[in-house]
Amino acid sequence: MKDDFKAMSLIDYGWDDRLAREWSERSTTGMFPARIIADYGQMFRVAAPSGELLVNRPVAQFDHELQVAVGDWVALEHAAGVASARISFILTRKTKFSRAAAGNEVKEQIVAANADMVFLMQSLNRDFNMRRLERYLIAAWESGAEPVVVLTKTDCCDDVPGKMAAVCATAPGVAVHAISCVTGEGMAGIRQYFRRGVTVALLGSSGVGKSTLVNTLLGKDYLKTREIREDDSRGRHTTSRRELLLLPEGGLILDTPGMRELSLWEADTGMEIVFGDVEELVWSCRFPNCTHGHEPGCAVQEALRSGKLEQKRWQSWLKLQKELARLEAKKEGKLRLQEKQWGRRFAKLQKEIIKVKHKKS
Ligand SMILES: Nc1nc2c(ncn2[C@@H]2O[C@H](COP(=O)(O)OP(=O)(O)OP(=O)(O)O)[C@@H](O)[C@H]2O)c(=O)[nH]1
Ligand SMILES: [Mg+2]
Ligand SMILES: [Zn+2]
Repeated sequence: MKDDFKAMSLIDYGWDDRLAREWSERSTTGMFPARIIADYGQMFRVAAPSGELLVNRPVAQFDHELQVAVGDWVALEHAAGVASARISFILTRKTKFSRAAAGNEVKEQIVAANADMVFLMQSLNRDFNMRRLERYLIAAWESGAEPVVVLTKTDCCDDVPGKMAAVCATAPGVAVHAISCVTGEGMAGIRQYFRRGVTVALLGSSGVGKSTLVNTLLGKDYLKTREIREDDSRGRHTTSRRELLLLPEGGLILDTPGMRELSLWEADTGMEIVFGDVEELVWSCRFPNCTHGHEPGCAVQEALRSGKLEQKRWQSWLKLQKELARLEAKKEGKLRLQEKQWGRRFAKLQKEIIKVKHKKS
């Protein structure tokens, strides 16, 4: 690790040997490392060796947008004649939690970068939904971060054990916690995850209590949370930006705005982990082109009949498959369009070159 960054608090922000190695290979004189800690749209707030700074969001270059996200480690440099530092490059991400951006454009939106763990949060009173949890689990496994399920508002639920059991069945092998920020129930189990340099990102629908959990861990009302008297079933969004905060006892917590829906962006690994049993069935039907309808020797139908596979889970897999196929088609379409555009540009360039050559000869 370079000596200059040893003494300062970047280590509290998660700076480690892996980053230090990459830094010594890629950085040039005058550059300094920083972690993105808040996204204000046109600007980012970063934690740098000298303290916190504001930097501009990089402008799109050619067809590639340098997509910077909260949690990223970046190299900053001071350009001549410009007051604020400029992002030069992004250090390789350890993990990346993404979703397909809302709207018509086929675009990845990075929700959290370099999180070690992601808390998949649902509230026990209104937001409890195992199909949604499957989606979050897929995206979480895909991200490379470790998922932990956090069920909030135990004080508003009279069947916590029943709901915990449903989660454990949907997310085998994943740690599950039930908490209340009102009574403090389960908070000790949550605190154990926060150690120096460890980043935890909070993900979930609006109103589940993400910002309330941050405030509880901070020990002060720093983030805005919804007023108690406002009905939290209405899907009002209180948090509007992603923000990474250092906790007083060590560790970092990334608050995010509630997601209306989580559209998957990539899902190969995630699907395999969450739906491995279903995928195995699909591959073991007698006919390789089985549609899992009425064919003889269909392993899926057999599992549904015997109760080995839950109907709801099967429907959920089918729905996700359709969604992923649509997404792949859209991605391919976008790629072809980009290739066409590049092709046109290349042809234009070639024409110019020929013209210049003709002039010269
Ligand atoms: N009863 C009860 N209410 C809670 C608990 N945790 C949070 N709340 C309430 O739930 C409401 C929503 O909490 P927020 O922390 O604003 O939710 P959020 O997930 O940050 O929502 P967005 O920022 O919109 O994504 C607030 O009124 C909180 O006071 C809890 O453990 N028990
Ligand atoms: Mg919030
Ligand atoms: Zn079949």
